[in-house]
Amino acid sequence: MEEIPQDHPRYVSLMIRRKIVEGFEAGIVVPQGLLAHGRGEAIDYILGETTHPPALEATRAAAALLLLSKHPVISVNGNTSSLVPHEIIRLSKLLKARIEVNLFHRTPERVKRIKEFLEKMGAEDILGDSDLVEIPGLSSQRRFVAREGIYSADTVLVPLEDGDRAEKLVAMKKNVVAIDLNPLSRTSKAATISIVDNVVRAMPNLCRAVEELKVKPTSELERIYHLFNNEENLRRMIELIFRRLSRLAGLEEQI
Ligand code: PTJ
Repeated sequence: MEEIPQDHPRYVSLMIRRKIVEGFEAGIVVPQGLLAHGRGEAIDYILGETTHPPALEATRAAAALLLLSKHPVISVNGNTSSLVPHEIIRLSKLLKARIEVNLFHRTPERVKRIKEFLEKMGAEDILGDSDLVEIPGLSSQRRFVAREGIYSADTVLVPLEDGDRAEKLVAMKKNVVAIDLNPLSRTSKAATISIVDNVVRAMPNLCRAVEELKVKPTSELERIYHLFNNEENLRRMIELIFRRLSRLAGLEEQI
């Protein structure tokens, strides 16, 4: 691949793009994943490609919830495996949580490829290719989940989701932690906790928050989790986008 000059003003964004393209060339990311990434990039551009306070608060609440959970599971797809493989593995070790490959555009070959890719990076016992059951009422390929993974989890981390599964997981009385740059998406609205941030920033932040909160008593974790309100947090993110756009357009004094 061509060299990206380090002094390029969009160096970080271009390097992230490169990872997605490499994932695509390796058969891990689907063409639709490239489109989804572009949509994410557009929102991240508006956010100034930085993590905002509401996202950090959501990340802390998510870390508390994941630590309080008896059977947390990390659901991974093509995009997340390509963008943050090391953080997925680090988080699974910190939480003793299983990783499960769960795909919207599911083929057995892709599941195998993603599993092998993560195993090569050090992941163990990845679920998603055997002993599968179906999520009730879900017609997409994402309905196939591992019996001892997502199906029996109490909390599922779903970075970069496509919408209807989050709703069905909540209907199954599971907690859902979403990472999605779009605060208006169905996933963000349905999730128990939505981290509105780029997965490349949210996953390292989540690992750090888990490390920090791991030593805290259960009562403190419960306090952090119960103080969090997802609807209110999403409202703050939408307002933040509105204010940023108004400022950029020079309209701020008029609102
Ligand atoms: O690997 P598969 O087969 O499971 O397919 C994965 C995709 C991403 C194609 C599939 O889940 C899909 O179609 O997703 P959507 O419906 O396009 O939703 C993706 C959401 O993730 C959108 O709301 C994007 O804004 C958001 N998004 C994209 N890139 C990032 C992101 N959120 C956080 N970090 C990103 N880097």
